[in-house]
Amino acid sequence: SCAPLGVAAVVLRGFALARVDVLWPLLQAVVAQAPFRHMVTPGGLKMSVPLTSCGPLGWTSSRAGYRYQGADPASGRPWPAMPAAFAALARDAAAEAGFTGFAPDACLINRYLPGSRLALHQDRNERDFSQPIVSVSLGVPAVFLWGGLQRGARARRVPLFHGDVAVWGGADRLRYHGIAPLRESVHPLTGSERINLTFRKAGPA
Ligand code: MD3
Ligand code: FE
Repeated sequence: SCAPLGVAAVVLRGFALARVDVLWPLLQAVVAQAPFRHMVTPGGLKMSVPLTSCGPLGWTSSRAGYRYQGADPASGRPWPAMPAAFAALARDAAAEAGFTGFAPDACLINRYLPGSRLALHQDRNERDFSQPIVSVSLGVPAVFLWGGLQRGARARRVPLFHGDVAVWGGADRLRYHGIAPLRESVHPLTGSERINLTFRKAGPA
């Protein structure tokens, strides 16, 4: 099914399910090369969600600001390559939502444990807001907070389950969004964790 959230945002329920057996070992290989780590915000707070990246560009945060960069600051080496099956899933989901030709150059990987949360924010470190963001949820369910174009707007609560893929673009690309504190539960693939992959076109065309 395909639940519209806004004029250009949809949740494709279970879109990734048939591909999880392929994605999961590829993900393990990525995180073996570039382990999850807690980053620090420009304001000096430790983020509660550890993250890593694969692809030509990776998202980073430090006292110096938020940015995409070609090297993993923990190792000084390029981020792991984006597996072809990752890019194909993102491209296929984007096309299903009406964004043909999506070619992500960054895949940000977030790991949530019970109690982890992501405060309302906008994703605006990418160069080209005409390109959508595609997100893939794995493991225990989370409540996605779907806000407005201004921080103070009331947020809708949208559950995201294992295998769901969401596509956010167009007029909805700069909406505030976040994840409510993760509830304690168990999933056969991930245990108590939720993993989220977000695919972006971060750099210049
Ligand atoms: C809506 N991650 O990494 S993915 C993030 O589940 C992030 O880990 C959340 O927000 C997570 O920045 C939510 C869904 C998402 C990603 C980007 C968006 C929703 C978005 C950009 C615009 C609007
Ligand atoms: Fe975000």
